[in-house]
Amino acid sequence: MAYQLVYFPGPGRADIIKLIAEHCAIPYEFKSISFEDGSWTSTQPNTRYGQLPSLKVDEDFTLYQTIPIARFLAKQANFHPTDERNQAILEECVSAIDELTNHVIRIVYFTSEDKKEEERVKFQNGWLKLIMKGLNSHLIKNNGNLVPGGLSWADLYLYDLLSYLDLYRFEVVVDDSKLETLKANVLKSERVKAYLESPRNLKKH
Ligand SMILES: N[C@@H](CCC(=O)N[C@@H](CS)C(=O)NCC(=O)O)C(=O)O
Repeated sequence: MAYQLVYFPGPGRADIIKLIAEHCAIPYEFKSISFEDGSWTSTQPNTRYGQLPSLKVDEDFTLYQTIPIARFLAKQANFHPTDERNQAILEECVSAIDELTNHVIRIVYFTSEDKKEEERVKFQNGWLKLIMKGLNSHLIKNNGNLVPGGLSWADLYLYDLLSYLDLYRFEVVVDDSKLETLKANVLKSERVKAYLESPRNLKKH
């Protein structure tokens, strides 16, 4: 049985899960739950935390929370570092990227229109700059990857965040930026490239 990934019909937290599944050629089915037609209202009480995404692995095992789902899939496909220090670096980067993702979602979806611009500028000049500087320091050390040893799912997550920032017109300013190298490294994955061009990529379609 292919894993069933459940999320809303747009770009968001499920995208890193899709990127990992696509890169690792893990079969999955995407089930979209709409807000508009009342599907979410009827589905929400049956979710563990009242939130999506979720990943149904089999009848007895459904997992919630984006990062644990991502880690589970990466481990299944041996796409998780084996070295303890590299695992720790990956977790550090994923937490930093997750923090930025939460800011973006807060500003884009949960900030009133009259406050949006102010919040965007505050974020761009504040946490976005500081946290990107930290992430970029890893990219500098590892030739455009976050973790020593080549492409990891932290790179996919950073790629995903950069696409999100681009989609919503956030400006990313980093000295000695290696973000373009990171993007090029991710796009070396033919399966990721094919996914990004496909209708499965809801940032594009
Ligand atoms: N920490 C959770 C957060 C999940 C979350 O906030 N999901 C949002 C969509 S991005 C949701 O399900 N919202 C339901 C609602 O607003 O009713 C995770 O990473 O999975």
